[in-house]
Amino acid sequence: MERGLVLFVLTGVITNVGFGQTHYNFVNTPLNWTNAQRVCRDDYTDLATIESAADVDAVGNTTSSDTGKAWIGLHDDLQNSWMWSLNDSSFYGEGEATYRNWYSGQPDNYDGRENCGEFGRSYNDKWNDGPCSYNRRSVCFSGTWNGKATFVWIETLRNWTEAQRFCRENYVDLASIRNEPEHEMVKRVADGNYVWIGLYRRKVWSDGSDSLYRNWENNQPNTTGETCVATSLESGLWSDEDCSIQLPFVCYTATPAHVEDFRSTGQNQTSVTLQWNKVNNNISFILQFNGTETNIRAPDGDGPVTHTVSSLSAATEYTFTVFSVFGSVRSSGVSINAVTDYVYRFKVSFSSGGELSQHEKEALLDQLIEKYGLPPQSVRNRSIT
Ligand SMILES: [Ca+2]
Ligand SMILES: [Ca+2]
Repeated sequence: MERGLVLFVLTGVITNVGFGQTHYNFVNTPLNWTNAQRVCRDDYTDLATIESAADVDAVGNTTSSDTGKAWIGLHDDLQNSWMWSLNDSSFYGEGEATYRNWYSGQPDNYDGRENCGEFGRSYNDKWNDGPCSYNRRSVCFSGTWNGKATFVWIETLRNWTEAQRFCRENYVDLASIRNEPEHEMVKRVADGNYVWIGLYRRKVWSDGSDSLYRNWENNQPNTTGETCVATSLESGLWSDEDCSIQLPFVCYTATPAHVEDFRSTGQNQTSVTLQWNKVNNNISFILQFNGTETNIRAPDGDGPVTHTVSSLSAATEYTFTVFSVFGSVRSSGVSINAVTDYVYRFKVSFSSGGELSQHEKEALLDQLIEKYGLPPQSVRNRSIT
C-alpha cells in the first residue's frame, strides 16, 4: 500500500522602498521664457525648479560646453501672486481676498525688488508695490467688533517683516483690506502717510513649487521689467532678465512616484501573482525579474494592478522589482522576494494491510511534519492520494 501526502508551504515577503530624484534636461535652443516654458511642459514636466544646492549642481551637470545663461522656472507674476499676511480663508468673503486698489502703473516691481504692499500720498492714497526693506509706518488689524474691522496706527518706522511681526505680537496682523469701505478706513488711519499693509508676494515657480530657495548673483535681482529668472550655467547663480530675450533653458522631468503596497497575493509551484497600487494615476510600469523586463499597463479605474508571472520553478525564491514609468524616466524600484510553493511528498509503505481511518491519517501526517521539522503553521494544503 502506498500513500502520498502532499504539503504546500507558504512564502515569505520582504519589501525594500527607495526614493527618486528630479532629472534636469538642458535644451540648447534659444527661446523667450514663455516659449521655453511651453516646450518644457510639452516635452518634459516643466521649466526647472531648483530647491537646493544639490539641484544647482545637477543643473550645472546638464551641460559642460555651454557657460552662458539659461531660463529656469522662477518668475514674477505681478498680478496674481499677491497674498495677505492674514491667511485665514474664513476672514474673506467672496472676492474679498483678491480686492486690490493699485495706483495707476502699479505694481511695477521697480528695480526688480518690490514684493510688499504700501500706500500713501504720492500714490493718491492707493496702493504701490515697494521694497520690503524700506522703513515705513504701518497699519495693524486689531480684530472685528460689531461686524467691522478695526485698524490701529503704528507710528514707529519698521521694514515690512518687522511691521508684520509687531502687528502679530500686539494685535492680529498687518491690515488686510477686503473692500472699498475698509480701504477708506485704512486711508483715514494712515492720514496721508506711507504705510505698510499686509499685502506681499514672492516670485513663483512655473510648476507651482513653493520653494523659497534662492541662489542670486550679487546685486540681483536688479532691474525694473526683468520678471523672468535665468541661471548662469557656469556659476549656477541667478539673475532677473527680460522675459523676451532668447536663451537656452533647463527643463526637468519629475521622477514618477514609486508604486505602493507591492505584494504577492498568491503563488503555486510555477507562478506568483503580484499586486501593487497605482500612485498619481501613473499607468505604465516595468516589472523586472531574472534579468528580464516586462512592460505592464494598468487597467482603467482606481483598483490595484495585478500581474501573474508564470513558468517559474517550484520551491525557488525570486526577486521581483516594479518601477513606475513616465516618458523615459522610471521611478526607483520597489522589490519583493517571493518563493514558489514547496511540495513535500511523503510516500508511506506499510508492511501489513489494513485501511487507516481519516483520524489515523491525520495523526500520521502530524508525526511526519514534526519529524522533518516543518513548521505546522506553514502547511497550507494537505492531501492524501
Ligand atoms: Ca512700485
Ligand atoms: Ca537683472
